Amino acid sequence: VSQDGYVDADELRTAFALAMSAMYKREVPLYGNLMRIVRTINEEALEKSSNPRITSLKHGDVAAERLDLERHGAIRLGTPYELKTVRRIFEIIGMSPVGYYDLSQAGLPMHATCFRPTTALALKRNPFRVFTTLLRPDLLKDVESRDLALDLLEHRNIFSTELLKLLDASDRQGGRLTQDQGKTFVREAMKTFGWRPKAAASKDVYNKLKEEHPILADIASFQGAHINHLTPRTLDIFAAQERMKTEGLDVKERIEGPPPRKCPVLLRQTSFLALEEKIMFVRSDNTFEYGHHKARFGEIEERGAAVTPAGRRLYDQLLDEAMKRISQCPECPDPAEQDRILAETFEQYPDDWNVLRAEILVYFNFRVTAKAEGSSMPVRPSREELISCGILEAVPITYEDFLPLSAAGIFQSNLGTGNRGCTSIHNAFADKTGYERALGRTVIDLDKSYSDAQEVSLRRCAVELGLDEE
Ligand code: OOG
Ligand code: NI
Repeated sequence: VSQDGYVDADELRTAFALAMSAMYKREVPLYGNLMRIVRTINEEALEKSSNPRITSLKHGDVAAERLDLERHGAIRLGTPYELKTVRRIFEIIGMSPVGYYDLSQAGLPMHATCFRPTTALALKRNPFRVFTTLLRPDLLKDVESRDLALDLLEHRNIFSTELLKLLDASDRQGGRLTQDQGKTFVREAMKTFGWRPKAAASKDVYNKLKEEHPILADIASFQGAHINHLTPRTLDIFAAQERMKTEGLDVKERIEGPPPRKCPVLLRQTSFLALEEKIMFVRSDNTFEYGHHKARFGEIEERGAAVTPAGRRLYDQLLDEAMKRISQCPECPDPAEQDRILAETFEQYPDDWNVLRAEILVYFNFRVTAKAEGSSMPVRPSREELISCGILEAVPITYEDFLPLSAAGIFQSNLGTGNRGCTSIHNAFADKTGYERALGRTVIDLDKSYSDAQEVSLRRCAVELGLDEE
C-alpha cells in the first residue's frame, strides 16, 4: 500500500493474477498438473546451466522470481462496450494495450491486443498479460447467425454493478483504489472472467452459432467472458511437452513459432486440448437442459528475444516460405516432417547473438561490466570494440508479446475449426483503427517499447563510461 492509502497497481495486479490462477485451477484442474510440470522442468533447466540456450535466458533479463509468477491468459469479447470496460479494469492494475493482432488472415472473425505492464520495473514485479480478442461481426458471412450473436451480446451484462461502481470510483481517485476497494475489485472481476455454466443462449441458438463458427458460440452464448487459458512460461518447451505427454495430457501436435534454436527468438507455444465442459441451457418454461462446450485449455510458452522490424520481417518471410513448402507437398506431411521443413527453412535465420546484433535483427540491453573499472579504454571506441574487450555486455531483451499466426494455431487446435473457419468469413483485412475505436484509445506500438529500452540502456552506458552521446 502506498503512503496515501491507495493500493499500488503492481501489487493489485499480482493479487488479480493470483486470484485468476487459483480460480482457473479450481475450474480446470488439469491446469494444476500443468503448473507442477512446468515448475519441475524449469528447476531442472536452471540446474543444467551448461546449456547455452538456457543460460542465455537465465543470465538475461529473466529473474527467477518473475518466472514463478509469469502467466498470460486470454479472453474473447463481443462488443466495443465490453472491450472499453475491460480496458478500464486492466488500467487499474497497470496493464495497457500493446500491439494489434489481425486474426482474420487465419480465417478467424476477430482481432486483438495484449494488455500488459509496459515498464521494465512493472514487468519484473509482475508480468501478467491478457490477450484480448474482439469479435468482428462485419466479417461474418451468415447474416442470420450474426444477428443472433449480436442480439445475445446486446442483452448480456458481463460486469457486476459493484465492479462498475469501482471503475467509476477509480476514475474519481486518479485511477487508483483503496485497499478495501481493491479486494472487492478483484473478487468482482473474477465474476466476469470465471466460468458460468448457465448459458445465455438457448440450446438451438448455441448450436446454430457453433455450426457457423465455434468461436461465435464461445463468444456470444455465455453470461461472462470466461478466461479460456492461463499460460505459464517454461525454459524448455520441448521437455515440458514430452512430460505433458508422459502424464497423459492430450497435447497439441506441433509447437507453434520458430523451430528450436541456440539463440531463441520471439515465442514458442503449445497447448493441451480444450476440455468438454457441462453447460446448462434455460428453456422458455424455465426448466434446464444440458449440453457440452469445449473452449478452455492449458498452454505453455517459451520466450526468446525481441526482434527488430527487420528480424520480424525475416521471421514472417521464412514462416510463410515454410508454410508454402508444407502446403505444396503432395501429401500432407506428418507433424515431424513439418517441423523438419520449418527447421530447414529457418537455417536462413542467423543463430548467433553476435551476428543477430551485427545485422540488427534482435534488440539488446547493453550494460557496463565490472571489467570497465580500471581497464584502459580504447580511443573513440565503437560499440562492438567495447563488447569484444569485455567492457560492454549485450543481453537480448525478452519478447513480451504474441504472434498472430501462432495465436490462430492455438485457437484452431482448441476449437477443432481446422481450416473451415475460412469459409464462414468475408475477405480478410486488418482493421486496427476499428479496434482502437472500440477500445477508446490507440494501442501502444509493439516495437517501440523494445527500441526505447535498447536506446535507454545505450545512453546509460555512455554516461557511465563518460563517452559522448552520439
Ligand atoms: C487466444 C489465443 C492466443 C496466444 O498465446 O497466442 C493466445 C484465444 O484462444 O482466445 O493466447
Ligand atoms: Ni495463449
